[in-house]
Amino acid sequence: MSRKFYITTPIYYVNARPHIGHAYTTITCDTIARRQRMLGADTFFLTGTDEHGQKIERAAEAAGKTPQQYADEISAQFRNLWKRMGISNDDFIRTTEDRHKKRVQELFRQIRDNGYIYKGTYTGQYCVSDELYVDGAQPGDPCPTCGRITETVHEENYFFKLSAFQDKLLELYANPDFIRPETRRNEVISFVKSGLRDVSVSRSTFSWGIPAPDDPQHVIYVWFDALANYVTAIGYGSKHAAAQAAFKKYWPADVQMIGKEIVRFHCVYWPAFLLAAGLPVPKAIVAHGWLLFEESKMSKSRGNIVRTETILDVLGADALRYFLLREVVFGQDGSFSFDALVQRYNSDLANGLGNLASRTLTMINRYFQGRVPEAPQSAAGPAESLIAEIARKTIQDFGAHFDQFQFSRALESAWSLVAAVDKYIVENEPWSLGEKALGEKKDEASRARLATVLYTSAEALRIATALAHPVMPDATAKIWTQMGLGDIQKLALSDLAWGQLPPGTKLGEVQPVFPRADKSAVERMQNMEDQQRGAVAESPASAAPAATPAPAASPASADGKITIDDFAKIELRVGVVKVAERVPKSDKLLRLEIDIGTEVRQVVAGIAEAYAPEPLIGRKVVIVANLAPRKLRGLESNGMIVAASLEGGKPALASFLEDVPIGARLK
Ligand code: ME8
Repeated sequence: MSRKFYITTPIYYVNARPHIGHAYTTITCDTIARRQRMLGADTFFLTGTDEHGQKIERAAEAAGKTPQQYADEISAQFRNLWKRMGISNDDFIRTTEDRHKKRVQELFRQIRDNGYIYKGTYTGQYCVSDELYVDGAQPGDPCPTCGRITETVHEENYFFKLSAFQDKLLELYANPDFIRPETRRNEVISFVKSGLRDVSVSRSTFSWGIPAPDDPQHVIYVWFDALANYVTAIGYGSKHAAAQAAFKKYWPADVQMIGKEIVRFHCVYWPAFLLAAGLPVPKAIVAHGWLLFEESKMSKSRGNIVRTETILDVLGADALRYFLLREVVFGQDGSFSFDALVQRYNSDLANGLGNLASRTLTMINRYFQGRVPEAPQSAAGPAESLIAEIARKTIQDFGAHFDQFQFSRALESAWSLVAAVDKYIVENEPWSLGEKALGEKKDEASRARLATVLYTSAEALRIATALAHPVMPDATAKIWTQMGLGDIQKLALSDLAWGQLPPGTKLGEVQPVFPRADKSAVERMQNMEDQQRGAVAESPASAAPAATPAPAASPASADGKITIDDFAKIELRVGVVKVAERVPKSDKLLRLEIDIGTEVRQVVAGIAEAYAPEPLIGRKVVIVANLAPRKLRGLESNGMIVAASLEGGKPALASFLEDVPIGARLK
């Protein structure tokens, strides 16, 4: 029976559409899953969406939809994107599915029956954006994770006896493979050593969640619900024999991949829940760093996201996959830029692997009628031994780095083989050998050398292609077919060794795999993203700094009137000011960070002559939320505050007599 391998991504919130941060985790897991399959493991790769909780409920409300409608739409965006990218997940779990709901209740019941869940009352602060109970915070305090102002919660909750697991968790962490990398492990150890308090595992003041078993007044805390997906998806809690068998086979997970911001949930709560239920814990929880864009974490709430679709349209999925795994040192934060992406694409793919494939295969076509030549031993020398030696070492190094999650180093080693062969080709000038072999003299020695040089190059190409397959499944499958080797998925990676390329193999049709990207690629991608950001705002680009009336969203009719549909295009929302400060060297401008429920926006507003910054913090304001972003004094302004003023007079911010919820839309 083959070895099993179970790998998971976090399940992504459906409060906003996916960006390349989500793609990064999913691509990394997909690459690992593909390599495991090539190594012969019975692999199960799970991803999905996290659809319950207050955060989603509010995002849906802000969009004027029911939570289920909203979750259906965004979850489909994730699924469709993964499909378009050829992600090889074996299942996609949604927490609103019946199978999940029943099994989560089963897990909750099991832990309660084992004596680790009890009823109590929670009074304290809560961050809806992170769905996090913020211990020790006071009303008005910001969330330690995202900086948003926490909300006070006072409600009856079920509590989980986390405090009972301190020693058992520390025992788990003694295994250095359980939490990776080392820095995250150390953070978790010191957090747990500092003492654990029991945590709430239900909410009772809203309803968008899974009812607690035997007590439907409560919904199960969204993190309990979400973490459970890793076992519910493969059959935990099911009464069906096939599901039970799948759970028995695949659990515990071999790798649970996450971003570093959710380490505590995965390395403290999750194993404690499992221990409390009497279940085995995962073998490894692996946390990667963040993709940064414009110097901060790419995130839905900051709005500094890059959509995956843009890169797929211009360079294709393999380019993005290669770039993320090669450029980002796994575990650390890595900056994303279109410039760096195109540069890497051209240097490593178009000029590197792509060029090696096309020149080698074209010469085999030209000089050997499209059949891999036999390399006579007599014509081989130290240069060939060196390439064979480098290839052997590359196979070893690639695997060793890859197994340690050092994808960048693994790819570096494969590309050192590509570079060595490039150099070898330049030094051995097969084109000159070809001329001599085919010329009038039909020089036999040159022909033998030519066969050796081209065989050696093709064999090195085969090995680099095989190793890179899990990272770039499409492009490498094409090279494989062009080499006449058939279906690359049938390759058993554990048998990969130098010298296996059969002489006489008939090449397929040779075509460029990575056409060079010209300079305009960067601009095109940037424009596509800019357009997306401003897509909803059809207003003139003159996003005035505030205190000017909102411009009509489309040209007014002859009598200056607009229709209700025109008005509906302007998205006016209530937000609360979180940060306010003067813009240096400007008398008029303030830089504000405004929380509009689903995200925090930076808005640069021309109200500094009427308002001092500090008193604005905590004040509710109205903003035009779908205005195209604009730079003012080098700062991006993402929306406009609505204020009243007479020509030349001071602006007065629009406000309400009644209390209005953050994110509410004005219509
Ligand atoms: O946290 N760089 O969902 P989420 C790298 N539903 N990775 C990033 C990233 C970035 N800038 N932005 C997002 C949740 N990610 C919960 C998880 S699991 C039981 C519940 C990736 O939609 C990264 O994997 O906020 C991160 O952990 C995850 O998306 C967060 O996705």
